[in-house]
Amino acid sequence: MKLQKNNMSKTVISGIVVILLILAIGLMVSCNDNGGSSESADSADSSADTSGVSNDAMAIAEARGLTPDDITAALKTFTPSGVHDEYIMFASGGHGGQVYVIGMPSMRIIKQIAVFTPEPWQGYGYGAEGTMEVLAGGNVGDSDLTWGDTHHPALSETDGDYDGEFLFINDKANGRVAVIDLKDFETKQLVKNPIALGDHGGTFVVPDTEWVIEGGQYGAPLGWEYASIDDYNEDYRGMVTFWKFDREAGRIDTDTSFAIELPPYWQDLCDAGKLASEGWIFCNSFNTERATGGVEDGNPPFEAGASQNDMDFLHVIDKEKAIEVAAAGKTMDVQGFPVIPLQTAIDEGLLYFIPEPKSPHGVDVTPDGKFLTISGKLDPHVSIYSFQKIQDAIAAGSFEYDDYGVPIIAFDDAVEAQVEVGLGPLHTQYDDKGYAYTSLFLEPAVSRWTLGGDFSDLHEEEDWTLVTKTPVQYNVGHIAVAEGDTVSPDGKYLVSMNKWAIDRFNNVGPLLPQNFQLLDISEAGTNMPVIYDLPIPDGEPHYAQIIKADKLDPWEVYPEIGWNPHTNSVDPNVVQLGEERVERNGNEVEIWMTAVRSHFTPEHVNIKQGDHVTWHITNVERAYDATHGFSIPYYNINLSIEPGEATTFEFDATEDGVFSYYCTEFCSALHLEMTGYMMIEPSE
Ligand code: K7E
Ligand code: CUA
Repeated sequence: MKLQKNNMSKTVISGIVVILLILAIGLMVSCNDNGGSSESADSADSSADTSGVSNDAMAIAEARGLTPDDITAALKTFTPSGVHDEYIMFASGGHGGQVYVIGMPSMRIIKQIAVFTPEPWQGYGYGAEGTMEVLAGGNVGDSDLTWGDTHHPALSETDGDYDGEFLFINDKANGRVAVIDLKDFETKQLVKNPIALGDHGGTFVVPDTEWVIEGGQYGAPLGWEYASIDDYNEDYRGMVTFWKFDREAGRIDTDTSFAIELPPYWQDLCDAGKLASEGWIFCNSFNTERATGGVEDGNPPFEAGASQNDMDFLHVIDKEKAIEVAAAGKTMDVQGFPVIPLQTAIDEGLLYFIPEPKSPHGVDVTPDGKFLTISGKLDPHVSIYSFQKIQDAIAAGSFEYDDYGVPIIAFDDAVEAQVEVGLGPLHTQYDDKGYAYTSLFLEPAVSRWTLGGDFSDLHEEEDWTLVTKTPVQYNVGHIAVAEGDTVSPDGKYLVSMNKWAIDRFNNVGPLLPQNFQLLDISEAGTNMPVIYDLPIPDGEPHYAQIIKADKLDPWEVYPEIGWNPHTNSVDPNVVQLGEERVERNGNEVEIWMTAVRSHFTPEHVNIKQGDHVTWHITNVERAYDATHGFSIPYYNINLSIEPGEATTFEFDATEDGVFSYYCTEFCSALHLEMTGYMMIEPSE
């Protein structure tokens, strides 16, 4: 929290300013009592001697009312022009349907990646064939979807460490999963879940990314069928889907993917086992009451009906066994998709439950894979389960059973510890110092507590105890620690992804941004201050993952002229300089065009109303950042053609007239001249 500004003595302020500035700027300034002269910014002279520099800085700090903590925060986050960030955060864009790429610690937004939502700057969904196909892959039946509710980004992993190659993210609203290639930060594939309309517990990857996990949420008949809600127990089901990722192809292989039928509890977040628990998947659930709502008919509302039980069920899934069972064909067919029936999952011993308190939300596996932290939204504790104890209980084989016959491991047999962290615990992350961090939605705060087991030696405090809390503004959902979901988290920074901003920014009307707060967690013990606030003005981001920037190795320009980002090869319709042309075959018109600073060739394109037009453009540039746009009015076409990229779009020339196409990126001094005329002659 901020120190009280007015009580801060000027001497203290200026003393700290001087020290920090000396550290930051590296100037050899001799401190003196006069360092804290109370010159205002107006009166401070800008003489170039070294004491003048510090005086100016102090004057600025005073004029802006900055406390020593503010100045420290600024020094920790300020990143000079041209200096790159140490970490890159990939944050979900919530119902904006996109992904944010944010540098840390500067918290500069570097890019948005269009995923489920068409995005004109990137030419995503505005004509370019590849992007139209990607978006179409995510359509649900006959419904062309143009948005998604992105929740959980997952970076691809090798041996449980982020490898910087791919990013996955789910769309909760429509039950879809996206694949983004981090060679060019473009979305390459959307897959629609064939058995469920929505999802939530995705995306989570296994330690070598052979599988991408997508868990369900609201129970429904599998395969998007109709069934009366009166038959909820019989006809509604939950699910978890295992998408097979083909790293070579950079795509999910839907043909070798499968799902498991689950009881109609509302499966929530999942996490994949790692190291000690590799080969297992954990998904929690709520509404094991199977409340079906209907408050208008006098039934308890969902929020009450689904919160009656003291315990819901953590789902413990033997992934290796599930893969075997699916490969052996012991599946049923739902919309052409193989699904392991619930009874088979029970008979094969690949599904177990463990009670978990109370309206669970997060399940997070520790870096060594030996423990899982469970947060119940209505329980002030986090519960830590031991993977070894779970295995012992499975081996011992003394179970109770739920209404569907799923074996239940007793809570006491699985639990290792409980830590009282505070109100509304949601999600947990880990660092390199033997600490865990749990977001507290209701307080709102980020708590730090100690792990036991092999993490004992890393911290000085007692195991499994609360160490400190940092208040956040406000109502935190997920938190993300640098490299936080890997087998070796970096710690250092934590981002608190706050749902409410209230008073943090200028009032911009009733719809407020979300607030990402950066916390410095590098110091052990009780000090983990907020050092930056970043408003997010587009959708409600849920989760983020943060990777060391040097693990990313994206292309600067596409590898060869004529590159098709969607086939990852040179496009057969590449247009080289000098090969530009327009060909007509009946009423089929095909255009081969190049783009290079500062012209398109050809500059005149003659078309007749009623023609079908196929238009190929290659950006033949090899210069870093020499992107060209291409737009045609009326026809809703806008492309972004990166250096080396070849792209194609098609349309029916339904409307006659004179249409100026032009480059939408200010690419050179003569960018405004980078234009041409498409003349569509009216048909008689
Ligand atoms: Cu807690 Cu969708 Cu991960 Cu949001 S979920 S906060
Ligand atoms: Cu190319 Cu502007």
